[in-house]
Formats: sequence, C-alpha cells, structure tokens
Amino acid sequence: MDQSATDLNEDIKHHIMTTMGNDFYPPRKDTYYNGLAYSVRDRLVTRWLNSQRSFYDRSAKRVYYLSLEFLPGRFLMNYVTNMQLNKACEQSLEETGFTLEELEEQEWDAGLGNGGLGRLASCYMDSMASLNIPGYGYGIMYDYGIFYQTIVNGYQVEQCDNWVRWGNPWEFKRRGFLYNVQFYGRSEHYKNDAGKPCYRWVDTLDINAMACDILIPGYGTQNVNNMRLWAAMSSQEFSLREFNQGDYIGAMQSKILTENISKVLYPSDEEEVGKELRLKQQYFFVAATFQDIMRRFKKHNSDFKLLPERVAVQLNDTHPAIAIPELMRLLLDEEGLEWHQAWEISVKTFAYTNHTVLPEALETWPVRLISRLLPRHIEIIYEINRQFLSMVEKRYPKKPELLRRVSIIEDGPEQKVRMAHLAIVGSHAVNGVAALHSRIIKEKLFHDFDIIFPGKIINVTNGVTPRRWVLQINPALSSLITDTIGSDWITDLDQLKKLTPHAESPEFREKWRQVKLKNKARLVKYIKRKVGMDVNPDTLFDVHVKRIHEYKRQLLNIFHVIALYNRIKKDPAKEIVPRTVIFGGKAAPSYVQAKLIIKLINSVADFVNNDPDVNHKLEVVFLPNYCVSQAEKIIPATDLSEQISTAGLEASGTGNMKFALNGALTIGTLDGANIEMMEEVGEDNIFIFGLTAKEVDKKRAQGYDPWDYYNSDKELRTTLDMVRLNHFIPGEPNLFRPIWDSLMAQGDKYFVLADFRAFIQAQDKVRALYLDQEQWTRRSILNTANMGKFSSDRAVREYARDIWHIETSK
Ligand code: 26R
Repeated sequence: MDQSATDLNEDIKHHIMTTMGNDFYPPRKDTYYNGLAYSVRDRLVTRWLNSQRSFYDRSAKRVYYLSLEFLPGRFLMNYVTNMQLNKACEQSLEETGFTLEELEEQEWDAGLGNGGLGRLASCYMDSMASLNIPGYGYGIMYDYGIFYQTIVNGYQVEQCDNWVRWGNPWEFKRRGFLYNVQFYGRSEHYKNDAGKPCYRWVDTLDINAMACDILIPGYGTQNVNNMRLWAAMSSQEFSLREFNQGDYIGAMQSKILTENISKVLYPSDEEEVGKELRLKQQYFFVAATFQDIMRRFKKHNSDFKLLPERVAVQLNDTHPAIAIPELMRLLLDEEGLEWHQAWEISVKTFAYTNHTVLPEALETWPVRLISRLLPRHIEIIYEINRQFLSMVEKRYPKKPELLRRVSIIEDGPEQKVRMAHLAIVGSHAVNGVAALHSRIIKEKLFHDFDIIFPGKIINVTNGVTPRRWVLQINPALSSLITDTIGSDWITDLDQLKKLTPHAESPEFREKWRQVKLKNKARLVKYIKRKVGMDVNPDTLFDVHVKRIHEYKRQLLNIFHVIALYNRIKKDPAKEIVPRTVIFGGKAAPSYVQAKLIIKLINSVADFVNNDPDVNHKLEVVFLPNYCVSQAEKIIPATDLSEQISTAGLEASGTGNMKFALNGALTIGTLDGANIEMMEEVGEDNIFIFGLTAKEVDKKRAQGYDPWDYYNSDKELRTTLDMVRLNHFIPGEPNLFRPIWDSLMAQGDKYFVLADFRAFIQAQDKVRALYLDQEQWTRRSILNTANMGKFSSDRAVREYARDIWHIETSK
C-alpha cells in the first residue's frame, strides 16, 4: 500500500470511530462510505481555506452564481476524481472487501434541481473552480429535493426525496452564522437628520437564514470554491414575541411555518407556479446572499462605486431576479446612495441568463402579492419601470404600443411584474444558451429590448464538465483516450480532435467497441436490478432521457416504436437490427398530459415486450427515477441519443452534449445546441431530420393541419389509431384519448405529425448504418473527437471574458 493509501485508511477508521461513534469491525458499507467521505473531505479543507484566504488577500473580483436549483448528484466520486484519489481509495479499501463502486452507491443523489438549468449550474461550478475563478454558488438547502419517481401500474407516483435523512457528510452547517430576512410589513417614509426624505421597511416578520457550505474542488488545481445554500430558521425575536402572547402551540405552529421556506424544491419546470411560497423562497435566498456579498465587499471597500469591479452576479434565469430591487434597496435605504448612482452600480453588477422561450415558463408575479410580501421592493420596481419607460418614450416618441410591450408591469385585470423584463432592464448583459436560442430571443421574444439596448443580448452556448461526464462516469473510455492522446483533454477538451486519425484504424475501432460493450453490460445489470428485465447488450441502445414534456416529444419516439412493432408483426423475419429503446424522465406532478405520456410508454412497453412474435427484436424499457446518478450509468452505454424537440423550443439541451461526448450518435432536430453539434461533427456524423425553426413558424402562420398528415400517411394513421383505440390495454379504450385530442383536435402544437415521416426515415438510416459496425464505430469516434467546444470550461471562459470581465487561469 502506498503511503497515501495507508494514511487514508487510518483516517477512515478514525472517522468511523470518532465522528460516527461506530466500530469498524465487522465492516459495514454505510459506515465505510461515511468514513471515506469525511476523510476525502478532510483533504480539501486546507486547500479551501487557502483559496478563500487568497481571494481575500488579492481582493479578487468574485463571481456569484445565483440559482434556485443545483443538481450536483453524488459528491464522493466527484471529489475522488477531481483530487485524483482513485488509486489511494482503491488500495485502502482492499482489506475491507468493498469496492469504490459499491460505496458510491451508498450516497443519496443530491437532487436540488429539476433538470437542465440546475445541472448546468453544477457543471459551471466545476469549471469555475478548475479555472481558478473565485466563484460562489448561492442557492437553497432544500430539505426535500426533486421527488423520487416510482412507476406503479405504468403510472408515475411521486415520493418525497428525504435526501439528508442519513446525514450529509459533505456540508458544513454554520449554525452560529445567521442572517435576518424580512417579509411583509410596510414601507415608511421619513426624513433623516439632514432632512433628506428616506424610506425604511418596518413592522416586518423576520426569518433567519443559516448557511450550509459545500466545497467545490477544481480539477488539476489547488483551488477549492464554495457553494453556499441557505436553510430557513425561525428568528429568535419573532418567537419571543409570539410566545409572550401565551399561545404556546400557536407560536410553535408559526415557527414551523416559517421554516417551511426551505422545505421543498418546486418540481415544475417550464410551467409557472405563481405560489406565494415560491416567491418567499426566491426573496429569502436573495436577501441572505446579498447580506453575505455586501459583508465581504465591505471588509475591503467603502466606496460602492467599486462594487461592479469586485462583484459580478449571474442570475440563473429570472428565479433570483428579485435581487435587482434588493440591491437597489440596500444601496438606497441602507447605504444612502442617490438613485442614479445606485442604478448604475446595480446594472453593472448584474447579468441574466435566459433558459427558455416557452411562454408558460416566463415568470410573472402579481403586483398585489409582491406589495404584501415585499412592500418596499414594489415601490422600487415601479420607479425602475417609470424611469425606463420615460427613457423609451423620449427615444421613441408616440409609440404607446411599444411602451405597453416592454413595460415591466403587465396591465390587465390583475397587474403583474414581468420578471424577464425586470432582469433585462436591470442587467448589463443578457444571454441565451445556444446560437439558435440567442437568435430567437433577439429576434422574437426580446426583440424590442434588442433595439432599445443594442448589444446587450449575447450568446453563450452551454457546456458540460468533462470531469464528471467523461472521466468519472466512463473510466474505460477515459483510459483509452488517455492512452492514445495523453491526458491533456481533461482540462483542454479540444485536444480530443487528436482522436480523428484513429477513427481510421480498425484496431482502435475494435478497442472503442469493447469499451461501449463493457458499458452496455454495466447498464444491463442496472436495468435488471431496477426493473427486473433481461436486456440484450448486443442490440442498438436507443435512449431518450430527460424531463417529460410535450415539446421534447417523447410521443414522437413512442410512435416510432409502435411503427416498428407493426413492421415486425407484418414480417417477423425482416427486422435485422434489434433495438432496446430506453426512456427515462420525470413529469411535473401537476402536468397531466406528461403523466399520460409516461403511462402510454409503459403500456406500449408491456405490450411489445410480451408479444412472442417480437422475439426480443424490440425491447422497450422505462427506467424509473431518472436523475444524475442514473444518467451516469446510461450515457456511457448509449448508441443512439434522442434529441428530437420541436425546432425552436429547446433552448440548448445539455444531455445531447454528454451523449455525443461519450460516443453516441445523435438523432435530432435542428434545435438548440444540436445545430452547433452538427457544425462540429459534420452532417455525415449526425442524423438530422424534420422541420427547422423557421419552417415551424411558417407552417404555423400558414395554418398547420395535422389531419393532412394523418390522411396521407398510412403508417402514421395505423400508429395513431392504435393510440386512439388503446390497442395496448384491453378494457380501457379511452385511456389515451387526451393524447389523440391534443394532436388531432387541439392542433398538434408541437408538430409531432408533421415530423413523423422524417423521423421514421432518419431511423431507417440509423438502422442501415448500425449494420455496418465499422462505419458506426468510426462515426462514434468522430463524435467524441469533435465535442471539444461543448466543455463547460469553454462556456465559463466566455462568461468570464464577455460578461464578468475577470481573468481565468489553468
Ligand atoms: C418558472 C419555473 C416554474 C421554472 C421554469 C423553468 C422552473 C424551472 C425551469 C427550467 C428551465 C428554465 C430549464 O431547465 N431550462 C433548460 O435549461 C437548460 C440549461 O440552459 C437548457 O439546456 C434546456 O434546453 C432548457 O430547457
């Protein structure tokens, strides 16, 4: 055993005894996991303290990434990977009989996010740390993350995700470190000693925010950053006041109610919730975060004009946009600045990333609600709007329509605050997350703002961290790559280009295939364990995993499955490329149509898998509870990655990048980052099909009629009729009527029928290519080789250069 392994071994035993009060004999998996976790974390603490001290000493500009969601997944292997501790861990575990992989499974997946937006935040945390940026993630320490999905009789059933039930060895709770956050009350106007009219927020109900810190180690650097998540605690004074009134149980109840703020993550994505508790969550974490930011700033500075030189705040979508009036309030009411100074500082400090164009996902808050909860903020929002509109009016006189369109306040029976407009007006940069998406927000969604503020809206195409998404989850591929081109690719993903010539080598291709096969075998075992199915690894693994949403078109994919089934039934000897079609994803609990799609997938799966004529030529799997740790097992084993959203609607996608990076071929529409992926890998190495965003718009404008497609395409008609009549479950003929209706009676909003034929043809091409394993492998290698652009290191460098104005280093 190496010295490092011996030391680790000692530490593990020490922690099992002293931290956990356990005996390490006989060895138990969960105690060993915890002992290892604490020992690994120990190795970071000094580096972390050093990093924080050095930021302080250099009075470096700091980046604050504000997000209501983070999806870090499991931490153990991320720490081990980034600190390059694999060998030491394996050696030290030898005598216990546990493997690192087994211990990894002991950890609960930290699911403090819904999907793409939260996972992106975690990838950026990894890159900021690796690029030595003083980056801080700020969010909420939810007691319950995204719900745990089970499938009962084909239906999604949600269970609570009590992720910290067994304790969380990764967090540092700062129990003595509390900030006060105000709610309700009223805004009071008064004159200060100098006779100047001022405002203060009084008679508030106060809640405390407690910091929980999680360390974020960079790769190949000593730098360790911090993610600070806030937990709500009832405040002392509040409790005292209530308790003094003599109603003990009543007082306890309100105490418990206030602590509900950080209780649970809202599980809806792309569908606004508009609930008071959600707004409370947003303000709660923003208010605590800004007290922290200001405290740190004031340690070194007294002149607030310097704030934008020391602080960059990135708003991850509009969810934290209440930060804009909050900073204004602090600068005006607490620090006594004049409006124009405060505004200039504020705009220079903030930047906003938009992640969706779906109208139902754009946040608006009723003025009435904000007025009650945050009475001072609504005044500030009105003043921001007044000044903004008067500027617009001056520059574009006599355009009441324009004023109405860009106003931060939406008029109507109930006035609402448009959070996206507030975020655009209050930021110096606004970005979309892929080239097409940024073009769409410039030309359509935020077109007026692009005219009013030319150059403010820019693009930063998303990226994913190669540390977690290759090095950690695909060790076999990583070794093959490193053996072939060296290890620089881990921090410089463009190096993967060096694989290009090897795509022409039959020996290399054979090794590449062996890696894929090994990963498929691992997934096969996992599927067996999770759903009890025996899946054949010698089939094409066709994978569609992401949140279930109509625009992501899981329906289109299941229609292909049905069509394929019909072809096999017609001529069982004909199908020569056996497939395993794997689905996974959660539906928002209130999204009825998405839940019915899950039921349809499961019904088709049951039906197809149990038809003896099919004879394992087609197998359909729905894997319950798709999450980061499950993605880690699926992605390396995938042959074909489904990225088939209606063009113009998927802002970027990031799963698409992870799959291609691990050698899957993509079947996809010209949507989101798929377009840039096609530019990188070349049209021959990706299966692109369907309407473009422009064609979708045109069709919509000209009057799209799904019936035209239904009437003219027999295979489509047969497929749809089977859904309409519910061919899959006898005795429940009307079960899937709402799906039929959404397509045929409500106009097929997402153009499923319009793209059906093109999708089938693309799938036919997939089938043909898969028969030629040499060609398939060649293209698989070329996919990996050309994914360099999609590293989150590249994305974070662009943010640093174009938005944060801050140096990076390797
Ligand atoms: C308002 C609230 C209910 C809400 C709306 C939308 C909550 C969460 C969301 C999630 C959205 C914004 C999201 O995850 N968008 C995804 O962001 C990814 C990262 O940029 C993109 O890759 C992906 O295309 C986009 O859907």
